[in-house]
Amino acid sequence: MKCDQCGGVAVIGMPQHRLHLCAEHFLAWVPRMVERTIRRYQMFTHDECVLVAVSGGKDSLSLWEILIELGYQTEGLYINLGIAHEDYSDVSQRHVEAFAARHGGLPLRIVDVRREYGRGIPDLGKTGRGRRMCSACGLVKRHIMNRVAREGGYAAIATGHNLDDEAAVLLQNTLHWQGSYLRRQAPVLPASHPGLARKVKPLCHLYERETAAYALVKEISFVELECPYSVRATTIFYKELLNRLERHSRGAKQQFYLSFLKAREEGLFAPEPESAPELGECRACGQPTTAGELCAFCRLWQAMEEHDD
Ligand code: Q46
Ligand code: ZN
Ligand code: ZN
Repeated sequence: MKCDQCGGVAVIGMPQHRLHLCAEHFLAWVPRMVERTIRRYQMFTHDECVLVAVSGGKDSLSLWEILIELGYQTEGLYINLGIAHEDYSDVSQRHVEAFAARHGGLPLRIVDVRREYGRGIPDLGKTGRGRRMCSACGLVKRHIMNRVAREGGYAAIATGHNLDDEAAVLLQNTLHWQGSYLRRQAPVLPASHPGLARKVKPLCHLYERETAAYALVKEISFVELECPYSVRATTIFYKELLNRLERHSRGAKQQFYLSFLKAREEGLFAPEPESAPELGECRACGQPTTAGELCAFCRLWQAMEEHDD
C-alpha cells in the first residue's frame, strides 16, 4: 500500500475517502480535517478559550493534541469518577497529567467527584441504578462540565466524540424514533442559556480507527483500560452493527451520519418553536434546568442521600 501523496509506505487506508497515507502525511491530514470541521460548523475561533474534556483515552487526548497543534487556546478538564476497579480513574488521571506535563504544563482542571461530592460513580449502583450507571455517569459529567465552563467563562466545551460514536447514537435514536434526541444531536450544541457554554465535537468527521491510528502514530500515551461499566453500554453493540455494515459497504457509516447532518441542515429535524422548554434555576446549585426546582443532578444526589437514611 503506497501513500497517495508521496508514494512512500502507507500506514493507513481510508476507503471512504479513497485515500492511503504514510505516517507523515496522515499526521498532517488529521488536523486539516479537524480544522475543516471546526470552521464548517463554526465551533469556535482562535480568540476563544476552549475547555477540552479529557478522559485519558485516545480520542480526547488526540483532540487536545490537534487543537494545540492548530494553535487554539485550550484548557483541559479531567473528571475523576472514582472508579476503583483496576484503578481505572486514577490511572486515567495520571495519563492526562503526564500529557499536560509533556506539553510544558498545559492548564488542566481536575474535578474529583468523590472528594467534591462525597461519593463516586460506583456508588450510584447502590440506589438500584446499576443498569443505568452510564446514564447517571453522563448526567454527572455534563453537570460538572457546565459548572466548570461557567466558572471559567469558556466559550465552548469540546469532547472527543468521533464519527463511530455519533453514528452509533444516531442508529440507536433512529431505531427508537427518539425525535427530541435526534433534534439535539449535532456537531455543535449552542448554549441554551447565558451561563452555559456551547458543546462541540471537532472529531465528528473522523472514524474511530483514524483517531486510534493518529494517537499511535503520534505516540500519545493513553489509557488502554476500558471503563468496567462500558460492557453494559449499548453503544458498543450499535458500533459493531455499523462496522458490519461498513465491511459490507465501504463508507456506509460515514454516509449514514453525514446524510443525517445534511437532512438536519435542510430542516428535517427543526425544533417546533412552541416546544422550547422553559428554563429555571436549580435552587440547590444554581444551574439552569428544565426539571423544576431541583436539577436532575441535584435530584440524583438527593435520592442517594435518602437511600442512605
Ligand atoms: S465512564 Fe461513565 Fe462511560 Fe464508564 S460509567 Fe459508563 S458513561 S462507560 S463513557
Ligand atoms: Zn506520504
Ligand atoms: Zn442543581
